[in-house]
Amino acid sequence: MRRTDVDLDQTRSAIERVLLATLAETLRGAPDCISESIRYAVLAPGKRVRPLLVVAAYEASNGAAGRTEGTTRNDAIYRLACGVELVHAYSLVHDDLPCMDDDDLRRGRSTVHMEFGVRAAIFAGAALMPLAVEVVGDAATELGLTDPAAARLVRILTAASGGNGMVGGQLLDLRAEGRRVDLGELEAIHEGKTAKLIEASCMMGAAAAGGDEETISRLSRYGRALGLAFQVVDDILDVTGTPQSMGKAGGRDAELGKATHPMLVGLDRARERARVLVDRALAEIEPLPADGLEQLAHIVRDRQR
Ligand code: GRG
Repeated sequence: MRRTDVDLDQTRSAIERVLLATLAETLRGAPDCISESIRYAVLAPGKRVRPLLVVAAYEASNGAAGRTEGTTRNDAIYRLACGVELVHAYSLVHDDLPCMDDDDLRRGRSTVHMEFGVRAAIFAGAALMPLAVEVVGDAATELGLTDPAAARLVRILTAASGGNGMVGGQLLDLRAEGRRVDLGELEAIHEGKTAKLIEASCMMGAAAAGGDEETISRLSRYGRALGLAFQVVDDILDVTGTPQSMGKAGGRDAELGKATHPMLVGLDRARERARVLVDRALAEIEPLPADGLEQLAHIVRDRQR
């Protein structure tokens, strides 16, 4: 079945529905301060790129086997996708903190620490990471995966999120503020803080579908290239976007003295770099029935927010 924008919108709606239900189920019993700030952070209007990638990678890896036109997917794959979105949500909450990038606006709203206070934002972020692991474990059970297959999903997610991934990338990013950085170092920062979680989203979808190792590796390379492109476009939008379109303050990278592609090579060459990376991602999925992944690559390249 060829995917359309309508199909993508339906998948996004299903992700929103399962996010809401998952938080209702899993936050029961958590202190109000934690559950309210988590709901506020997670349910804010994000683009949901990472969970959309999980679902699209699942389908590209035969995860839709047995799904015929007009039938609905099992919620289990959306649950898995939500697990990744919870990690992403945590990273945004902590990224916005005064000791990190110190931002007041995110997704068109006050950031979590502006709304609930710094302490609540730290608690919310800290609780979101284990919650994500819990949700991935539940999704694996619902998908009927074996214990080793479930453990592999958790490992892909935690490896991408930790010191060798997103957290490590964030540290490199902060350490690079205010000093000269070359393109190689910049790309290493982008790989850690942004690309690894995007890559993990693709690998998790493929692994959950029971995709073979060649397909998982292909989607890993697709995700890595797309993740790098995602951050280049993010840096471009920080220069060219408006607070209205972005839902957050623009020009922050320059204010914080961050190295970016537009700063190092100019806007035109940064745009060219994003195009090259997206083409590299697209070449990886050529042999697969991957209309959803193709559509998402175009969205990442052309996005305005
Ligand atoms: C607290 C020790 C410690 C570490 C925290 C904060 C952190 C680790 C990592 C930050 C990683 C980060 C925020 C990278 C930027 C990635 C990025 C471009 C985010 C924006 O993603 P979008 O555009 O956002 O998908 P929406 O709002 O649409 O979901």
